[in-house]
Amino acid sequence: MMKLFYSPFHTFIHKVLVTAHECGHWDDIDFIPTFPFKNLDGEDQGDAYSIAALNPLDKVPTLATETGQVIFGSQAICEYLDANTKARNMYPEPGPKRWDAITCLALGDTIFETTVQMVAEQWQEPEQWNMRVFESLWPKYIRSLDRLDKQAAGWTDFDIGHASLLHAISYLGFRAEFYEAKDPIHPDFRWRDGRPALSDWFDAAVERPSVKAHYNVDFAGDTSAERCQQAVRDILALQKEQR
Ligand SMILES: N[C@@H](CCC(=O)N[C@@H](CS)C(=O)NCC(=O)O)C(=O)O
Repeated sequence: MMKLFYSPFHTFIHKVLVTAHECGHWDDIDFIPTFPFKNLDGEDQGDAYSIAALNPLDKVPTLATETGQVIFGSQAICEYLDANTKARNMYPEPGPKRWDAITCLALGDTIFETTVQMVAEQWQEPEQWNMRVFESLWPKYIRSLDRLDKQAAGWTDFDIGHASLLHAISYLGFRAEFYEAKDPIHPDFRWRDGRPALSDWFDAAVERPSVKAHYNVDFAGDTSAERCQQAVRDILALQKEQR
């Protein structure tokens, strides 16, 4: 089985999980809950969930294939799953549709990663927040969402770009609704406001089995650090065998 180290927070949509499901790999993956930011929480977690022995960046998602090859970076993982698809493809053939899809992928991924940056900024006391982070990011989000709203009514396919958008938009919503620390520029931000086409598209897309399989479904398995570290050891042992 493949092993996927990932954050088991299903309060937002994960592009890699959507891709795994759409490409027919759902039952081929052992999902290993990993809490990368707990590595920063020295006192009680230490490096309990560190996967640095596999990925020098110590980041999720990280995939190990059946042969122990380690692939990290969500884009690399999605390409791997797609190249080995047992069902459909998420990446269109080279041509305008593909360029649109991977551009949309870049857009969604940037929105997601910078939103994580804003969340991390707000782990500090408000006096320490770097306002330039918020000031520089918000215009990018507003422009992007407004543009996507104009495009959304024309989306009939579902490709890797759309999976990335679901990831980004659901996380934007989650951040706004879940976190106690309100955004200093848009404290009551709702991405749906004034964007009916994008909102309708999102509501239809979350009905896909690949989304329903995890979105807002609690992870039911073992989330212990021991499980994570056992998985790391298993992969390292497999790699040794393969040499
Ligand atoms: N470009 C990477 C970003 C992954 C990423 O930033 N993961 C975060 C969690 S959302 C992480 O593991 N952070 C831990 C750290 O930076 O130490 C990807 O797309 O996979």
